[in-house]
Amino acid sequence: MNWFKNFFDKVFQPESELINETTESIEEKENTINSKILDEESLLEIEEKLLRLDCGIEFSESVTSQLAKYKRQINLTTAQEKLTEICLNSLQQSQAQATFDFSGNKKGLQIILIVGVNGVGKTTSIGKLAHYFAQKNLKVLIAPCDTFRAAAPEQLQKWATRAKAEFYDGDGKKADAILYEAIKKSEKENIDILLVDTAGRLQNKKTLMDELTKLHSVIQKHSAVDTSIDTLLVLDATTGQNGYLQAIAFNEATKLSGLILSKFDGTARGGIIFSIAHNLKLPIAFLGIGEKIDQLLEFDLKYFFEKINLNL
Ligand SMILES: Nc1nc2c(ncn2[C@@H]2O[C@H](COP(=O)(O)OP(=O)(O)OP(=O)(O)O)[C@@H](O)[C@H]2O)c(=O)[nH]1
Ligand SMILES: [Mg+2]
Repeated sequence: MNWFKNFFDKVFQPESELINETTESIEEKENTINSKILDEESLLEIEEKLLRLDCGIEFSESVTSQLAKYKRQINLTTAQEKLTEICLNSLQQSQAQATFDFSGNKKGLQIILIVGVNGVGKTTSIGKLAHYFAQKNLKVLIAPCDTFRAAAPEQLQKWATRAKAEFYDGDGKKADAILYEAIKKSEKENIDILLVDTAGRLQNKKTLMDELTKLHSVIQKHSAVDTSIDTLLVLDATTGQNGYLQAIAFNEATKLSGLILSKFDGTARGGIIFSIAHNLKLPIAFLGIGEKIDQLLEFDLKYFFEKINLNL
C-alpha cells in the first residue's frame, strides 16, 4: 500500500477531515508499518538516496543529521514521514520567499526575462508562458534577445504564432536595442506581459553575464514606474548538481526571482531543487513537463512531491 501517498493526502488535507480519519485507514497504515529500526546503516542509505536524487551534499547531510536525533528510537516508516516533512519544510520556506505574481492581476507592464544555459528549454518555456498568459486574456509580446544563435528568433516566432502572442522582429539589432524597442512597443500597445528570450551561450561566461546585466539596466532606465521585472532561471531537471552551480552564477549576475524547472517529465529527478532551496532560497515558479505548449504547470508542492519519489 502506498503509505507515502496517504501521508501526503493527510498533509494537504483540511484539519477537519483529519479528525474523521477512519479506523479502517489507521489499521491499513499499521499493517504496512515497517518495523525496521532507524540505525546507522539506514541513515547512510537515506543519505545515498538523497544524493542519487541530486539533492546535493549539504542538503543531504542536513537531512540525515536531523534524522540522526531519532536513531534507534523510531522505525523506518516514521523515519520516512520525518524525512518527507523535513524536505517539505525546506521547500515551503523557499516558496514563501516568492515575490513574483503571475496571476495576471498586476497593474502595469510585467517584464519577464528568461535566462539559463544553452539547451535547458528557455525558448520552449517562453512559448509555453506566452500561451499560459494568453489563456488569461493578457496581451503578450515576445522579444528575441538571444542574438547569438542565428536560428533563435525564427524558433521563437513560431512559438509566438502558436501561442497567439505578438512578436517583436529584432531584424538583426543587438539584444539591448531589441529590448529597448520591445519596451517602447509594449507601452504604446498596452501589452501586459513582455517575455524576453536571452542567449544561453556567448563567447564566455563573463560576456554572457555582462549581457544580462546590460539587459537589466535597459529595463531599469527605460521602463515606466509601474513596470515590474522578474528574472526566471530555467533549469533542466535532469542536469544534476551542475544546475546548482548555474543557479549560483546566474543569481550573482542578475538577481533571480525564481526558477522554471524544465524537463521534469523525464526522469523526474529534480532533487537539485532541494539544494537550491536550502542554500539560495530561490522559489520555483513553474514546472515544464513536456515539449508541448500546454505542458507548463504552476509549481505545486503536492504534485512535485508525488513525482520526486522520496520513498525509502
Ligand atoms: N521533455 C521535455 N523537453 C523539453 C522541455 N522543455 C524544453 N524541452 C526540449 O529541450 C530542447 C531545448 O529546448 P529550447 O527551448 O530550444 O532550449 P533553449 O534553452 O532555448 O536552448 P538555446 O537557445 O540553444 O540556449 C528542445 O528539444 C525542447 O523540446 C520539457 O519541459 N520537457
Ligand atoms: Mg533558445
